[in-house]
Amino acid sequence: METQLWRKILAPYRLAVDELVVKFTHIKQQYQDSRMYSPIEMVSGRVKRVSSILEKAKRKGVNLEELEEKIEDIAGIRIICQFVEDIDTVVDIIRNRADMEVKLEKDYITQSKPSGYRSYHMIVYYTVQTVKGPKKLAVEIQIRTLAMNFWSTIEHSLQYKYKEHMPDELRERLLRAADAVDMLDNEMASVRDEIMDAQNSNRQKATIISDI
Ligand code: 0O2
Repeated sequence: METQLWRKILAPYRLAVDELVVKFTHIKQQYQDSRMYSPIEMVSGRVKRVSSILEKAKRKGVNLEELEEKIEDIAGIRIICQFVEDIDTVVDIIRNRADMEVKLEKDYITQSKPSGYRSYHMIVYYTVQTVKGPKKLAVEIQIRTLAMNFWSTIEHSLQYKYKEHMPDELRERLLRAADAVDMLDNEMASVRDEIMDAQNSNRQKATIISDI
């Protein structure tokens, strides 16, 4: 397929990613403006690269004509939270939004992947307005803690480096690291209230200073 055609196909996905990054970033902003703890720490988004789309389509036996229907993560949003508990809050926010319709949820937190990967995935339908009218798209939203994100970023790079040939020893080390991430998240959850108090009082101090 020509570059021009891909650009046309991917344009609405880019719009969806841009809009959703703005919307989730504003949710964080609204919490902060109300002097409330935000369950959202960071938001990012990406449109899958054409080579990754084609690779995934091949792996799943998807024809080019059914790409948009069958590959549900062409548009991807990642929401990073500080604590595991925050993930539930973000999931509820998404479930209750009028502009997103949840199609599917995958809980890789209670049931991690064999690799050790942990994250909460939601596939939502989101409608963008194009010059040809409204277009309803599937978007994958990955919600995870900072610690889970650290692990999956490193593991993703190693997967990319080794493809299917990751050495067993490295795979085992990554599994041990995943356990350590789980322990860290649990440990942090137990001190969450104290960390939040500290953050709130820092924010209040910062506000008092900026008000002067
Ligand atoms: P990229 O480069 O991030 O776009 P399935 O049908 O369930 O086998 P599917 O449809 O790919 O697989 O969905 P899944 O596994 O629920 O979620 C896919 C995305 O989750 C991946 O996208 C990764 O971003 C992330 N992911 C899933 N498993 C792992 C893992 O073991 N390690 C890491 N680091 N990330 C993972 P892509 O398309 O694989 O890659």
